[in-house]
Amino acid sequence: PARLAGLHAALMTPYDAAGEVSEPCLRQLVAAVFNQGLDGLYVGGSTGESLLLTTEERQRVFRVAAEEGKGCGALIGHVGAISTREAQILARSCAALGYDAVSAIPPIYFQHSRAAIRDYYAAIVDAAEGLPLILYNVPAMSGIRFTLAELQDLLGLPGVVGIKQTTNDMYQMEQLHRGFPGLLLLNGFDEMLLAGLVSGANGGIGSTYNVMGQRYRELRRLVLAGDTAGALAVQSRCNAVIDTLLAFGVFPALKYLLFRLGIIRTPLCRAPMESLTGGAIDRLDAIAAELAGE
Ligand code: NAY
Repeated sequence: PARLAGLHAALMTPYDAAGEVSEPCLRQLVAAVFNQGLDGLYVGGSTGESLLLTTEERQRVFRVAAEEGKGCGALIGHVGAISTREAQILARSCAALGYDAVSAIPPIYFQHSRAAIRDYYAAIVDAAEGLPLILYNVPAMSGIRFTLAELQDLLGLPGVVGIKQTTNDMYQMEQLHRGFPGLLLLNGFDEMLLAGLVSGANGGIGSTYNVMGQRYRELRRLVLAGDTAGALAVQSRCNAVIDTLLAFGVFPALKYLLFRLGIIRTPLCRAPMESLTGGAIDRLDAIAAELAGE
């Protein structure tokens, strides 16, 4: 999994004015991400609004991202779904399209036993035809809070090579680092990337990498060079932007930035995800100008 370490953009899903997935904008976005020198794409995650798409749309996004991104870096497909069967269908698509790995949130909404969740992940590995699986631990959204022992159980499944750890719990990050040598350990909250990297993460996946990829590359370079103070200065510049994004809704605000940067044609999100409200525009325009100047 060495190839999977590094910084991967959690790819957004652009729509056209009618609200359909926009293939041309998706291609432009994939190109824009790799132009920033990022190591790969996390396709169809939370940031890709995947749970608001149909299975066919999710497959289409996988296909377009692969066509545009193949050879540019790692391709990780998020296949998590409410049903094991749907997750398996998506995992098979990723395998057929030549993805490097699949990843999945646990099955949400119905309250399943830990054994059922384990079976879900094993079934995805089975369908992924040899692709490695990266667990996606995101308790704030999934509502499922794994203990270290429960994560250990899932990480012991054949085919599971890593975890995308989207929590502020840096103690658990360090415990995963310490307890699982060689584990692919990816940081999930961009505003905590420095903390994650110094706690043992060997890379990260983030929504704001879509627009600040070069800053995060610089941050990681400084950490690897031992310059934590320098890395903190870069993290602070990122977080000044993230503060504004969080205030207005990360996904609609990010889409607006991509729109202002000329990468996508409409800043829409899919309902019930809210699109941007008027008051945000001035501050986001200033951020877009700042990023365009870098
Ligand atoms: C995903 O699947 O797209 C991700 O989880 C990417 C990581 C993002 N997490 C969530 C829950 O959205 O980039 C982060 C996040 O948007 C950012 O740190 C702002 O909080």
